[in-house]
Order: sequence, then structure tokens, then C-alpha cells
Amino acid sequence: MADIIKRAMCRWCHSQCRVAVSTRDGRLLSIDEDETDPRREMIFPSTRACPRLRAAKEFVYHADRVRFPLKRKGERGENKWERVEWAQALDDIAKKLELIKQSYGPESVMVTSGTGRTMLWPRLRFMNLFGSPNAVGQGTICYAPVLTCASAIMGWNLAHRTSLVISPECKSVFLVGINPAQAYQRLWKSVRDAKKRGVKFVVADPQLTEMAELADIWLQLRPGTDTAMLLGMIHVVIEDRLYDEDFVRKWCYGFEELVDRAREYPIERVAEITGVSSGTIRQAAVMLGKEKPGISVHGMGLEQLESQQDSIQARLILGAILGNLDVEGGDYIGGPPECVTGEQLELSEKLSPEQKMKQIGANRFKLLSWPGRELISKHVKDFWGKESVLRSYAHFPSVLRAIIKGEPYPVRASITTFSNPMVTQPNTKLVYKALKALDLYVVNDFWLTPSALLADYVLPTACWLERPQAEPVLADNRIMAGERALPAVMPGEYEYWTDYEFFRGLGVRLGQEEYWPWKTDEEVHDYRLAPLGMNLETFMREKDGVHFPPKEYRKHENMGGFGTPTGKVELSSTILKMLGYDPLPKYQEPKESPVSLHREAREYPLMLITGGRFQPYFHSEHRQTESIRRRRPEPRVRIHPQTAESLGINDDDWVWIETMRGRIRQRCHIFAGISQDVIHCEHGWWFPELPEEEPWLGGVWESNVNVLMDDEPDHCDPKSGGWPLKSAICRVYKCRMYGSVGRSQEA
Ligand SMILES: Nc1nc2c(c(=O)[nH]1)N[C@H]1C(S)=C(S)[C@@H](COP(=O)(O)OP(=O)(O)OC[C@H]3O[C@@H](n4cnc5c(=O)[nH]c(N)nc54)[C@H](O)[C@@H]3O)O[C@H]1N2
Ligand SMILES: Nc1nc2c(c(=O)[nH]1)N[C@H]1C(S)=C(S)[C@@H](COP(=O)(O)OP(=O)(O)OC[C@H]3O[C@@H](n4cnc5c(=O)[nH]c(N)nc54)[C@H](O)[C@@H]3O)O[C@H]1N2
Ligand code: SF4
Ligand SMILES: [Mo]
Repeated sequence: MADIIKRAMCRWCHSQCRVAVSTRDGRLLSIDEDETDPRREMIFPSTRACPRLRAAKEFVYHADRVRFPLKRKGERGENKWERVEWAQALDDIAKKLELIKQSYGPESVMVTSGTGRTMLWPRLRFMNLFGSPNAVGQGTICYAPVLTCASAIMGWNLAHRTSLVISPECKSVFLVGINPAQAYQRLWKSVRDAKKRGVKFVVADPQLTEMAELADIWLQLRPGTDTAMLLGMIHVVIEDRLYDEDFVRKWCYGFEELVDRAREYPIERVAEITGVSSGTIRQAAVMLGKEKPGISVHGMGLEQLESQQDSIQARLILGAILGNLDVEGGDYIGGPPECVTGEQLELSEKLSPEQKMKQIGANRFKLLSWPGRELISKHVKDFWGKESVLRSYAHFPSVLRAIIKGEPYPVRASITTFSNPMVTQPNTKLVYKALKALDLYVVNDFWLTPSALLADYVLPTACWLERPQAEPVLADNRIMAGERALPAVMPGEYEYWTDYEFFRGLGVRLGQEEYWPWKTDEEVHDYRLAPLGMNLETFMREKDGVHFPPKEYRKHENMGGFGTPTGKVELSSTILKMLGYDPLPKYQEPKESPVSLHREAREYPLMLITGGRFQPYFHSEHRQTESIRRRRPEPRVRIHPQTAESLGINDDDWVWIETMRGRIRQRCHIFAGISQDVIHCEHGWWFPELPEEEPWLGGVWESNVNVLMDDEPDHCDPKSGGWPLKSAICRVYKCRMYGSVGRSQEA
């Protein structure tokens, strides 16, 4: 048969590159850049240079890939499996879920999910029809915080960092806790181009990242102190009258309250809190105030703070009063996409109000759970005439505790899809204990990850090459699509189901058949694209799989305001107030820092930040792909040269990193771009080459930084429940190695 070329969309990171895939007889031959993709020039480095893409064949045909459904034999964690048919696995799982539902109620079933790699809604549609509000996920510390905060105070989110382009009209860019060089290669390309045009950059990051190196002003703040810094900058902008008086008068609500709050943050006080000199803070505020219009964008440096809401709110307020909102060259608001959205497909109206109120965490972390979502959605929907794109999450740490303690009620079954909580969720020892205590645990993945190794069923999933795609870009109104390049089933060789097919299969068995009318992913996408007068095939043919509607600026002028209760940008949030929270941002010292825990800090004198993105990996993925692993075989911890010297540690030494919750080992990377009292550990590490059975679980206890991290609900963001991944106290000491990994002794 002749070679076939398909235009697929890669999902091995958030760049979502479209690629041209050559196949013969259903087998992958090669992958190249897709010349029909209008976005192909908008990435640095090019798609062709991407290590994950170059290793695609290794991934797809890897010997360790789970090819058929597996059912546990023996004890959980023994790594003993039998192959079962898909139909049998789904029959069994459905039966068990039904029994658990009868004994404990539908809310005793949870799903866990990771960051966007596939459609997010099928699991929610399944759960809403099943009757459970307990969907948890990484969204609580990644994207949902800003989505919710921006929707609450300005009626929609700003253009997302994955697709943000710095336009020629833009004069300044403020980046807070984000490093596009490693994390967002499209934004990175745009940043590099803008720098050449003379755009000014202000970067707030405790580390000298590639982004910070390129900055005009680098604010090297103490981890977790962003809210103070941002309020200090707001104070300068107000005092120096650098804000947009016209915009504030016409379109903002609560300015006087903001003025009062900002007054509590004179830059001398802020300098003391953050460790950045008052002169530098002032300079940064003045630069952003004078170089307008500007863009501001933040990353995990804010979303993963226990003060995620206050810091994000302050960042959004600063941009708004500067007059950057929805102007050309400023912070663009896309509005709803034209296709059917995931939120419409979720069928959340099928979940009764009583079940919504049972969502674990809803009585406490109201903003990201049902109370906040319903309140915000109402105003957003009234304004835009279309469903919001908000999310609602149960509180993961509280759900884990419910599994263990049975309070507020028992949670007995879990389905994990596109996630590896044993590696990416903090407090791994507790995650382990909870997963082991379940009556039923099902994992949908490509590999026997440390999480999958604890499952009763592991179901092999189709990767992006083996399924078609068509989705809007997060809160943007852009839509992108890709074709299915490889068959998901090769009889006798492998049988992969997409996440959609899996949840449909389960739903159909549990009496939900009428709500799953589309049998394949193709049918789903045809349905979603119908409002554009297209289906997947015509969308690929006529639009090359990309729909970027023309930008419309200053929509508030035509639409009469913003989608909030007051119709204005709420500098003081009426929604936060209605939910019983402080309507304005306020600084609070992290619960675990040398300042708040000065006694403990004698033993744990260093501050630990984690998870800074690095190539060639995406979270806990790709550790088994040899050509990728060879580039970065081992985990690394960044330590300041003087700190290392005082501890007798040399570059490349294995060191123990210890917190009050445990210890792990990583290799020392001497790095002068971090403060002497801060260290940075990589996240996502496990070792697929180590034994799978307990206690090894693929080396999950060796170097996985989440063994060290805290998830205590009292230490999470009080409004949205985010857990702190960028602040802990720790100590570091040399790990004496006598031979290879696994034969070590502590110093
Ligand atoms: N300490 C610390 N922890 C962190 C972070 C940090 O900075 N520091 N970052 C956090 C953030 S922002 C995020 S988003 C999370 C990420 O956390 P997760 O999204 O949970 O990422 P992974 O743990 O890598 O798990 C993803 C799993 O899904 C599988 N997979 C990939 N694609 C698909 C698919 O299409 N379908 C299915 N069914 N499975 C698929 C992969 O093989 C992998 O095992 O980590 C968080 N954890
Ligand atoms: N290669 C690769 N790319 C990825 C991913 C991946 O795993 N690998 N993951 C994707 C996902 S899901 C996400 S969410 C994004 C995340 O991408 P980013 O938002 O860039 O997230 P991080 O690299 O975790 O953190 C960004 C910066 O925050 C800084 N930081 C730490 N603590 C603080 C603080 O208290 N205040 C401030 N201001 N900054 C702080 C860190 O030093 C770091 O440089 O990356 C995406 N892209
Ligand atoms: S993994 Fe590489 S090819 Fe795939 S989307 Fe990311 S940058 Fe693009
Ligand atoms: Mo993320």
C-alpha cells in the first residue's frame, strides 16, 4: 500500500504542534513539520528539533507499553496481571461501581486527572450522569485558579499562555513565575521576537531563568511573597498616578477600597518581605506604568502558592488599572469559542444540587468548587450568552483523607485518567495510603506507572497519533484540530481505546446510553464543529484545522461592560464577598517558611521550590523512552555555590533533600542564579527501569520531590484549595555513594 500522510496534532506538551505523519499499512514511518499548519513558524525551537517528537516511534512501539487491558492477579502492588478483553474489563468495573454506589452513594466514586493532553469533559459527563461531584485534578494548582479568578472579577479569562502572541503594539511584558523557554515554546518565540523589537520585560522569579536573563528588570523575590510585591507595585502605580484614570472611572468597581488596601504596602515594607530592594520594585512599577499598552502573564510561580488567589488577583488588578485590558497590544479577552464547548458537553445540569453540595471541599474552598462555579457562571453566561468555560473541582487532599478516614463520608473507588498522582500529587506517602485503601482503582494510561502499579485494572489508552482531535484552546476562542494518523487497534498486536471511548463504554453499561450518542471520537468532533457549519473533515480541508477568529478589542465599549455582578472590572470582588472571603488581595506569609516556622527552620534552614519545567520531559512522562532519557538521565537539584561549599557538596554529587515529611535524592547542580537560602528540585521523577513490585513501584520513593511536599488542607489556599508546591523548608546533605544508584549510605 502507498504511504499515507495524515495531519495530526501532538499533545506531548501544551504547544499542540500540528505534524505531518507518514504511515504505511497502519504503521508509523516518520513525522515531520506540517507545512499546512498556519502556526508552524510560531515556535522556538522548531517542531523538528523537538526531542519528544523525534522519539515518537520509540514511544509508540515501546516494549513496555501496555497493549491490552490488564486485571490484577495477587495483591495490589505485586505487579501480577492477567490479560482481559475490553468488554470484560468494562463489565467488571461497571458492576463494581454499581455495587459501591448502592452501598455508599454515587459520591463515593471519584476520578483524578492531570493536565490537558486529551479531552477533559468525558470523565465529567460520566460523573455527572453517575451522580458524583468528586472529580479532582491537577487543575486545582494549574490554570483553574486563574480561570476562576479572572472570570469572577472580569467576566472571562485572558488569552492563555500557550497561545499568547505579543503583538507589535505591545510595549512591555510582565512575567511572574513563568519560564516560557522551558515550558511554552510558542510564547518563548514571541518573547524573543518582541525583545528584538525593544519591548521591555519585567520578570519576577526567585531563579535566574532564561526568561529572567532576558529581562530589563529581574525581581528576584523570596518564594511565596508575590502578593506583597504586586500590592507594592499597585501602590506605586496609584501614588504616581500611572494608572488609566479614564478606564478606572468608567469601567472599574471598588477603586477606593483598592487604594486603601494598597496603602498597607509601602515599598519599604514590601522590600523587607520580598527581599527585593524598594528601588527595584519602584523601577518595575514605573516601567510597566509608562510602557503601555502592556501584557502581564503568570505561571506556576503563582498558581502553586498557597496564596494562589490573592497573588493572581493582584496580578490581574495591576494589569486592569494600567488600562491594558482588551486593548490592542494588551491583555486580550477572547470570549467563548464558536464550537460546542467542553462545558456544554459536561452535562453538569444532570448533577442535582444536593449532590453538588456533597462535593468534598465545597463547604470550605468555595471558589473552585460548585458554590463559586455556579455563582460566577451565572454572570458570565448572562453576559456572553454562552456557557462559561469554568471548572469545578473537589479538593484532592481532602478527598484523600476521606478515603483513609471515611469522613465526611466514605470514598471507595477511583478512576485515574491522564495522570500519575503517585508522582505529581504532593504528600506521596498519603497518596499511596489512600490508593491502597480503595475498594476499586482503575487507571487509564500507556504505561505501568507507579500509580497504575497500584490499580486493579490498567486500561491501555490511545495516544494523540491514534485519535483525532478538535478542541478550543482553553479560555480562548481559537479552535485547533488534527487527524487520526494511526489505527487505535491492530488485531492481535494491541487494542487501545481513547479516553472518550473508555468513559462511553462505562457509561453505556451503567444506564447512560442515551447520553453517549457518538460512537467514535470522529463523531464527537463532527458534532462539536457543527456550529461553524463544518465537520472534522471539512475543517481540516477548508481551514487547515485552525480557526483563529479575528480579534475584536475594547469589547466592553460595545457590550456595555464586563460579565461580572456589577458589570465592571471588580477591583474589589463582590463574588469573593458573597462567598464570605476578603474581596481584595492581602499578603500572608507562607505557612511553611523560615519566617513562619523559625524554630523548625533551625533544623530545616533552606527554602525548597519545586517543579521548574525543563526539557526534554513533560511531568512524569517519557522516562522510559531511551533517546529522551539519555539526554537527561538523572534528577537535579539547584544549589547556590556558597551553600554547596558550606555543606561540602560538589557539583554532580548525589545529595539528600529532606523535609518534615521525608527525604529523597537528586544530583547537585551548582547554580549561581538562585539565592543562597533557596534550593530548587525537579519534579516528575520515577525510574521505569527499577523493579515494579512493592516496595519499589518503579523507583517512586527515590527522587520524587512530592514525597517531600505538604498537602495539609489547613495549608492550602483558603479560597480555592491549591496546595503549596513552591514553598517548603528543607535541609540538604551529601549522600555518600559506594558504587551505583541503590547502594548508598547517608553521610
Ligand atoms: N512538586 C511539584 N509537583 C507538581 C508540579 C510542580 O511544579 N511541582 N506541577 C504540577 C502541575 S502544574 C501539573 S499540570 C501536574 C501534572 O500532573 P499529571 O498531569 O498528572 O502528569 P503526570 O504525572 O506526568 O501523569 C500523566 C499520565 O498520563 C498519561 N497520559 C498521557 N497522555 C494521555 C492520554 O491521552 N490519555 C491517558 N489516559 N493518559 C495519558 C501519561 O503516560 C502519564 O502517566 O503536576 C503537578 N505536580
Ligand atoms: N518541558 C515541559 N514543558 C511544560 C511542562 C513540562 O512538564 N515540561 N508542563 C506544562 C504545564 S502543565 C505547566 S503548568 C507549565 C508550567 O510552566 P511555568 O508556569 O513556567 O512553571 P514552573 O516552571 O513550575 O515555574 C515557573 C517559575 O516560577 C518560579 N517560582 C517558584 N516559586 C516562585 C514564587 O514564589 N514566586 C514567583 N514569582 N516565581 C516562583 C520558578 O523559579 C520557575 O522559574 O509548563 C507546561 N510546559
Ligand atoms: S512535544 Fe514537541 S512537537 Fe509535540 S507539541 Fe510539544 S513542542 Fe510540539
Ligand atoms: Mo500544569
